Amino acid sequence: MPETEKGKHTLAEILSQADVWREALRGVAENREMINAFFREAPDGEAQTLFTGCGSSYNLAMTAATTFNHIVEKDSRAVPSSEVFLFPHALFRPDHRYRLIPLSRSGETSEAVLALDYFQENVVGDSLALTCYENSPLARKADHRLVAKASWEKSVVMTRSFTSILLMIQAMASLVASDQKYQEELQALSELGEKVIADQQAYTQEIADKEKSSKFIFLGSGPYYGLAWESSLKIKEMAITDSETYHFLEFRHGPISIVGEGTLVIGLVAEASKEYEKKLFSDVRDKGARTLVICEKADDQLAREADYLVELNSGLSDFARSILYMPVTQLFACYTALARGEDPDHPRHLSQVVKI
Ligand code: F1P
Repeated sequence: MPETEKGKHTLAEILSQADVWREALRGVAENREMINAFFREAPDGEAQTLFTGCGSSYNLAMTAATTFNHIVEKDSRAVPSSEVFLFPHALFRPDHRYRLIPLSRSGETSEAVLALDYFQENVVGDSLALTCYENSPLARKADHRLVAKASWEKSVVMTRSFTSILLMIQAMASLVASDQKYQEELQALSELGEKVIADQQAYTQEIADKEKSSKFIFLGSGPYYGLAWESSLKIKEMAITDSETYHFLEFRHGPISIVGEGTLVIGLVAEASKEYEKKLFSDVRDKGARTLVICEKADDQLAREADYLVELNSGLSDFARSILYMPVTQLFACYTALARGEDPDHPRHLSQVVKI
């Protein structure tokens, strides 16, 4: 394959994501009555919300649950789809009501479909599937569905489908909480996303060229923890190399032992936690690591701790800004793959849909 053809589809999908976010927001607005009814409490009490998925879609579920808990103040959690049918008694109480929200780009992944089947047969509550394909088994079987049609992908790895489905979840949260300010923040994301991509494309390529042989460690707190996992997975899938993921402050509790020269620590910094997070960058640099800091805006101390610095300058809150970090880490993974001679469009041992 000619070098120029490698990663063609993946790159095109990363670069086009801010545009398809607009359709994702429209999809939520058009379904507002269904969404409000789905989250309305039954007279017999509060239902717990379970976000579920596999791979990238499970990473999405982690950020979705944290976002929902913060914005809507509802009792949500994230579980890998396999846990729903393999260990249901650890999740569901017989006297309780639940909402299941399966997330799946394809809507065909076996465990996601099995989780929905188990839920519909054994648990009291309704389901709402979020996917990119309206005729998929998940979309057809669930009680309700939201479809990010424009975010379909040719690539094996998820990029724009991930951010579009996350944006739909953020928009659902803003609707359910009647949070006008959050809704306005989400409306600004497409334009801001286009700017982040234009500003950071060349820089992420430059960092990838320099750091292609490094060991990668991704850190995130709160809603950024699921995103750190997703960023780390992009490196594994596209660049076929090891990467690790931790909560920022967990990293000192053992994992810091593996840091040394040749380590790149990539931190997805939140405003709410940055006072603690910036001290960690200082600790890992003392041990020889280099740092890529992705944040809203760096103060002097944070800027000093960054070997590479991406400032998003969005003006948005932590819970609205989150999807803007993803084009940066996706581009970095894609260019790392290309720098290592891999083809991001054809990851080793992987297919678009996993069926068991
Ligand atoms: C989930 C998933 C992807 C992964 C690969 C296999 O797919 O695990 O995260 O990159 O392509 O499938 P889906 O359930 O979201 O379609």
